[in-house]
Amino acid sequence: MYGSFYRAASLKEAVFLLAEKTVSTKILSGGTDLMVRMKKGEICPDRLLSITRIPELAAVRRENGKIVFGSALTFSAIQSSILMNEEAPFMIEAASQVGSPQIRAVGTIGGNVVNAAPHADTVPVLVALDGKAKVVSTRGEKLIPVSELVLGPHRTALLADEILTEFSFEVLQPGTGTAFLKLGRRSVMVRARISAACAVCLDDKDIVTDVRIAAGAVTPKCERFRPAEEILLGRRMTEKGIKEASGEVSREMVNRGGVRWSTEYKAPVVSVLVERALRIASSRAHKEFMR
Ligand SMILES: Cc1cc2nc3c(=O)[nH]c(=O)nc-3n(C[C@@H](O)[C@@H](O)[C@H](O)COP(=O)(O)OP(=O)(O)OC[C@H]3O[C@@H](n4cnc5c(N)ncnc54)[C@H](O)[C@@H]3O)c2cc1C
Repeated sequence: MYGSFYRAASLKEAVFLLAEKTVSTKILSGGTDLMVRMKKGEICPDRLLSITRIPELAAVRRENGKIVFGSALTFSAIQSSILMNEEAPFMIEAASQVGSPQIRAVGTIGGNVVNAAPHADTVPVLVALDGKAKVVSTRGEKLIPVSELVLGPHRTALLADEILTEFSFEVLQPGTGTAFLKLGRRSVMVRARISAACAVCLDDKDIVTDVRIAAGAVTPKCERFRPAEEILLGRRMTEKGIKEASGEVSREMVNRGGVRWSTEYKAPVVSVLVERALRIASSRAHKEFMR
C-alpha cells in the first residue's frame, strides 16, 4: 500500500522531506480521504508523511485584524474554538455537520480543502470569508485565495512538494450574521448535495453594508456569487431582495456550470437554500447589532 511512514516533528522537516525527488511522498493528516483512496488502490505513495504533531498547524489566533488557523485543525477543534465562534460561527455550523463524531475527531480542514470534493463543507465557508491559504515549500511561501486554490472537483493548484500550513480571513464587520445550511439525502452522516454559506451585515436602518454568498456542490469551482450580492448591497434587506438575489444565484449556477442532468433539481433548490441562509444570517445580524 505504501513503503514507509514518517511523522514530521516540525514544519521545516516536513518541507524538507516533501522536497526529496527520489521518493514520492504524500501528506497524511487525518487520513479520512487519503486512506480510503489508498485502500481502493487509487494512489500508493512511497512514503506517508504525517503532519499531525506539528504544533503550529493546529493553532488558532487573532493577528492584525485577521483570524489565522492551522490546516491540521480537526473539525472537532473548530467546533470548540471560541475565536471561531466569535468571528465565523458559520464555520462551526459547517464543521459540526461533517460526517460523524469519529470523522470530526481526526478529519482536518486542510485535508478537506486539498481533497477538493465538490461536497466539502468547509470550502464554501472559506470562500464566503475570502479566506486565504498559506502554502509553504523549500522555494518559500505564498498566499492563495481558497477560491483560486481549489480549481475544480478533486483538483487544486497545490504542487506535490507544497504543504498548506494555515488559513486566514479578515475579521467580518461588527454586526455580521452568518449561516451555513446543507442539504443531503439523509439528515445525518451525509455528504452535501447542495450547501450554502452566507454572511450579512446590516446597519441600524437594515441597510446591507456587507453580504457574501457562496454555495457548495453546485458549480465546478466554488466562488462567491457577486452579481447576487450586488442585488442586496447598499439596499434595505427585504424579503423581495432576498428572493431576487437567490434567484440570481440559481441563474448564475447554470451560467457557470451549464445544464447538467442534476440542473432540474439543483437550480430551484439552490435558490431556496440560499434564500433560507440569507434569512437566517439577516436575523442573526439583527441580534449581533443589538449586542
Ligand atoms: C464516512 C465519511 C464521512 C464524511 N463526511 C463528510 C462530510 O459530511 N462533509 C465533508 O466535507 N467531508 C466529509 N468527509 C470527508 C472529510 O472527512 C475529509 O474531506 C477530511 O476533511 C479530509 O481531512 P483529513 O485530515 O482526513 O485529510 P487526509 O485524508 O489525511 O488527506 C486528504 C488529502 O489532502 C492532502 N493533505 C492533507 N493535509 C494537507 C496539507 N496540510 N497540505 C497539503 N496537503 C494536505 C493529503 O495528502 C490528501 O491528498 C467524510 C469522510 C468519510 C470517510
